[in-house]
This record gives sequence, structure tokens and C-alpha cells, in this order.
Amino acid sequence: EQLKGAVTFEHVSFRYPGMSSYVLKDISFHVRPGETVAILGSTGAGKSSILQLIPRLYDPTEGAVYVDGMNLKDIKMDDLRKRIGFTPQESILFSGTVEENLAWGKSDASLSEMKAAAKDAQIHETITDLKDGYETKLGQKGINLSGGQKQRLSVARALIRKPNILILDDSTSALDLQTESKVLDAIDEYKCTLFIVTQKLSTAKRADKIMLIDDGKIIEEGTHDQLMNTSALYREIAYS
Ligand code: DCP
Repeated sequence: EQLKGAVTFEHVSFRYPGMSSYVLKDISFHVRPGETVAILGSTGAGKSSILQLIPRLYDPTEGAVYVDGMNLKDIKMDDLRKRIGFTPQESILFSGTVEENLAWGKSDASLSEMKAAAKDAQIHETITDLKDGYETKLGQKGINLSGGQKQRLSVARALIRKPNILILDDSTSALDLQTESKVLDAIDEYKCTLFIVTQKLSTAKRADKIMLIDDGKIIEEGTHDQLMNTSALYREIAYS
């Protein structure tokens, strides 16, 4: 409960275990509690690699990551897991009911908590329209969801724990602009620090900070208005 959600990267360089080349090169930034950070960049630039370091899926090869001034290595993994919501690029759903999938990682979640999160993620109505509602089986022995539905279910799963830090790694890419905007409006109410990988200008515009990543480095940083003024590269993305 104590985490506020400030995130600091200090000269972080990273290479995957067993690899010789660095995928992140001297990344430094500071995000204040409650800020929204949009991360943009072409494929393979290192966006996912940056975000994976926050829940400690990997540790930096050099440098350090701090949350609320504490080195991540000094925070108990259990506390991190409780306070950080992370939806990976590929939604991870398993063969089980909607309810079981939502509660994954937080087995004490109540149905009303699940419903509240599902409403925020704009997936509640889809669920109640299913044959057995929240008890509907997914996967091989059940029904298949569309890409966008899977993404919203993963977002709901992350919201259930009311995270201080929420990381959406391209997890709203399959949503139409209007639905995505509703999801982001609801997330605003959680007052969490939000990292969102996106290709959408409408999402970048909402952010307190936009980070443009290329070849493992932050090449531009600022708000939409600032970057429209200062960055030819950002303008190129904005008008494309
Ligand atoms: N990489 C790797 N091993 C992994 C994951 C990635 O060697 N397990 C490499 C591939 C890229 C670099 O790291 O050269 C950066 O990959 P990212 O997934 O971090 O890049 P992005 O998230 O920016 O790319 P995308 O938008 O395609 O997800």
C-alpha cells in the first residue's frame, strides 16, 4: 500500500541473458506518481524491454530502477507483484472460466471487484452477453474471444489489484479509438502511474510525457505540444 508510483531509471543498460548486444543503452528518466507516459517507437526499438524491468521480469545489466526512491532490488517481490499491474503484449488467457482468468494472480478477488474492473475495461457487457456470463469457459473447451476482447480482459485483470503502477504493453492496440478512450478515462480514476505503449496519436496526446524510443535509446521526450514544436520525427509520426 505504501508505494506511490514514482519510477526512476538511472543509466539503465540492458542485454538479454546470454546475448552480447545491448537492447537498452543508458536509459534515464523520472516519472512522478500518477503521471501517464506514452511510449512510442518502431518495432524492435526496445519498448517492451524497458517496461519488463519495472515488474522485474528482468533486471538491468547496468544502472538501476527505482520506485519511490527505492531500488527495485530492495523491494519485496510480493509487494511489487501486488502494486504493479502489467499486461504483456500478448494477452495470457488460459482454459478456464472468465472469472478464473480475471482472478489469476489475485485469487481473493471478489466477484464485485471483478465486475467493477471489467466495467472499467469496457468488457463487462461482453461477458454478461456470453452464455454463462462470468462462468463461461474460455479456450479449447470453451469460447474464443477476439483480440480486442482478450486485451480488455487482460486490462481488467490488471485493474483488479488497483495497482499503483500500471503497464499496458500495446494492450489496447486492437481497440477502436472510442473504446480505448473510455478505458483510459476509467483508468484515470485509479490515479495510478501509467505506462502505455501505443501507436495512436490520440493516446499520446493524453500523456504527461511521451518517450520516443529508437535503437534502445530515448531519442525524444516531452508532451505532445512540446514535441510537435521541437521534433520533426514526432511530427512525422503524428501526420502519418
Ligand atoms: N529481444 C531479445 N530477446 C527477447 C526479447 C527481445 O533479444 N526475449 C530483442 C529484440 C529486439 C530488442 O530486443 O532487437 C528490443 O525488443 P523489444 O521487444 O523490447 O522491442 P519493442 O517492444 O520496441 O518492439 P515491438 O513493438 O515489436 O514489441
